[in-house]
Amino acid sequence: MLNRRNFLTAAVGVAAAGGLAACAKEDKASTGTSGGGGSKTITLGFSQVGSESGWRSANTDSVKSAAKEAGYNLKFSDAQQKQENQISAIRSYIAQKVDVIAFSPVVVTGWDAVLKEAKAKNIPVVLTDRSVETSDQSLYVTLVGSDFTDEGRRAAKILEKVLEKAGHKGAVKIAQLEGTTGAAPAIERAKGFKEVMDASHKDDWKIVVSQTGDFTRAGGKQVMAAFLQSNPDINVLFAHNDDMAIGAIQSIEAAGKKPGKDILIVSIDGVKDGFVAMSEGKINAIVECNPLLGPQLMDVVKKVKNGEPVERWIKTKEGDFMQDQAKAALPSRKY
Ligand code: GYE
Repeated sequence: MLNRRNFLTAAVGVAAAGGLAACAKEDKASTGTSGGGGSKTITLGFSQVGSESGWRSANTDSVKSAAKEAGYNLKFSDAQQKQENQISAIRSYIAQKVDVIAFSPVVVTGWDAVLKEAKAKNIPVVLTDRSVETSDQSLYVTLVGSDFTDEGRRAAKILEKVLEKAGHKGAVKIAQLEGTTGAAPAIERAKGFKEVMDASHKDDWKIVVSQTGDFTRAGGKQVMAAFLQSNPDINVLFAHNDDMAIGAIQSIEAAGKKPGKDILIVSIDGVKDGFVAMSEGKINAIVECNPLLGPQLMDVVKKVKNGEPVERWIKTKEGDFMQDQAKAALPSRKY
């Protein structure tokens, strides 16, 4: 698995390499329409994962409005959570000779070939939201996104508080609704959560069932219904996103149980509907993952296009919320 900390240390060198790639492209472009310098409108090719969740809709809106604001020519495509669609979108951006390609990779592996094609044409690639696993670090310039492993750790830490608040005694039987199989947030959130569990709760916590719900409400609903059948004694749900938690709540209620009471729920994202469920007492705590990456992304794209150095990983800042903060926080939630 990709170790983001490790690649941070390589930041300066690789960012410089990315910068060089951007410069080479700039040189080429300057013989054409721009006459040199950064005056030409930036064309950005963006391949989005899909429209699987509230987080994703907010992210898409943020990218589109920030591109408009920055005056870029944005070419946008939605891959409907399929890697092959993302690969063809990236290939078409290469063929169209866009200035910069940005994408949020649905899964971590399988990108080297297409990224090499972009590199061969001197088109710099910026990752946004999710990371990739590659042996050749020069294939992308930077990642703009969250620390998912830390989100997983934070979810476990906040579960400690939730259990304490609920006065929970005895075994903690956890059901885990995983994100899309092979996606960075699914892998890393599970890893961070397990890390805290293994370090501090080896004897009292156990993940009794864990399966993907593909980050969707329908997936969360369906998988939770099956969990409740096979393991009716589950007392905690850790969902890798709010949408799956919201789907799961429907199945918990259909099974005659009270979400937030009989089954304590911790999820990740912090979308409006998650806050609504939390203010109704159905979700106990949410770890925020900020989708409003557009403005930061546009900033980075400009720097990359102009050959300026950028950090290898531009991290998003985020917070945690307990149920008693939900009502107060709800009106100010922007997504
Ligand atoms: O948590 C989930 C979305 O990659 C951080 O993808 C993103 C995740 C987010 O579908 O809701």
